[in-house]
Amino acid sequence: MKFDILSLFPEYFSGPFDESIIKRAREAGKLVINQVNIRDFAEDRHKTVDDRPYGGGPGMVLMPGPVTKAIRSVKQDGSKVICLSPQGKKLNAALCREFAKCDHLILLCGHYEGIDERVIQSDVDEEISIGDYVLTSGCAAAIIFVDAVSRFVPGVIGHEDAAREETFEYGRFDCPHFTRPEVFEGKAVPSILMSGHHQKIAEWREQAAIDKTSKVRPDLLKIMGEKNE
Ligand code: 4FD
Repeated sequence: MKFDILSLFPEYFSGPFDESIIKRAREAGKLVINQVNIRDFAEDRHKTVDDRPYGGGPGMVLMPGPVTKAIRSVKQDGSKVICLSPQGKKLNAALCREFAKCDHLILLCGHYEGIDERVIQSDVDEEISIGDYVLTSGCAAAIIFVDAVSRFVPGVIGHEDAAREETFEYGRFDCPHFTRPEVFEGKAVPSILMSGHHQKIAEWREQAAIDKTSKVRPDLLKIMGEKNE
């Protein structure tokens, strides 16, 4: 699977994609992540990419010319263009699973007050938000998008983790986890986890997951209420 990331700060992404699971997936050829600098497509000698908004107001808007040229420089048949934006559809596991089926995603990272709306109308397939808050740029959102989608690309993570994600999509949190030591700062690991009773452990984990979800995110349980009684 290939990602082309279009931004004004290609250097922003060195680090997150050069560690751990994403690094391994890139080395194994499961993921290709390419950076495109929108400024390379500026149309004047000052390399201007933004301007003041028509109608007035604060901040700057990314101009349609350079952004459109940057998108079209990497777009092919079958590419999907996604703009990371607070005005997008909110990302979740089901959407991540769908996006992971694409061979080529182009991620547009806006800055300032946003991007000229005509680019969204003509060259963007979907606007996606990682949550209801505003960031200084779409770059941090793109890192999260690539990470969350990549987990669903076959071979990027092990089978075990993939199965755990099903649990989240099922409508509740993962269960709490414990490792050595058996007692830490006076707190013991729940004894059922030391019992070796696989059936009882599975039941305890399910109940603990439901308890935590209903305390923190009751809205998740409502999606599949009857299965979580
Ligand atoms: N919640 C998100 C994405 C981008 C962003 C921007 C229009 C602002 C939050 C387009 C306005 C991009 C998010 C940059 N903030 N800021 O996913």
